Amino acid sequence: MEQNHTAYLSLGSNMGDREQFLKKAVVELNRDPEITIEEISSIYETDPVGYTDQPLFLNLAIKLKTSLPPQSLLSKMQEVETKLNRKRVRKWGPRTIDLDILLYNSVSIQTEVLNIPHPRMLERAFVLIPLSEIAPDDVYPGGSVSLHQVLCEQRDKEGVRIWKKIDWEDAYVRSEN
Ligand code: PH2
Ligand code: MG
Ligand code: MG
Repeated sequence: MEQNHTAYLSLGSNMGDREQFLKKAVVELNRDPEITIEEISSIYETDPVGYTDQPLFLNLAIKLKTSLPPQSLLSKMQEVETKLNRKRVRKWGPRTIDLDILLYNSVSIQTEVLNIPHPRMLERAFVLIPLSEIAPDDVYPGGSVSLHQVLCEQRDKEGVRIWKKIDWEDAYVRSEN
């Protein structure tokens, strides 16, 4: 099937070998014949937001093409989370891996299981900074300003530090396919 949908995802890890969990999640997603990873941001180290008494996160954003509808993409993401040992202990608590859909085409969906655009993405520097690196000119659904513009206007950019820029193509995605 044609992969004619575009989605942006946020990935986060703050348990164990964080970088390894991020890499494995990217590889697992890309291994699905209905998903092709197109862009990957740098990795950022970020202060925990919400529940703050937990280890620092590594966060990144990816852009992918897919033939999967949003609900099936989400199921695939949950499958990857489970495979990478994600345990749902406490809301917003430490996790080996967290995969969230930020944007899917320019759709707006609010159901019990699915919220797109991600409801808190515009307030979270750990989401916006990686995202605007790979989607600077994309526009938030319903809005008229680019994500880059949203980021410029956001006051709180603290607690997000560039950690590593990786050559994903060579190092992981290709070699494991
Ligand atoms: N995820 C959360 C809660 N808090 N903080 C940072 N820095 N990074 C995250 O990915 C994150 C968080 C819930 O998913
Ligand atoms: Mg999350
Ligand atoms: Mg999540």
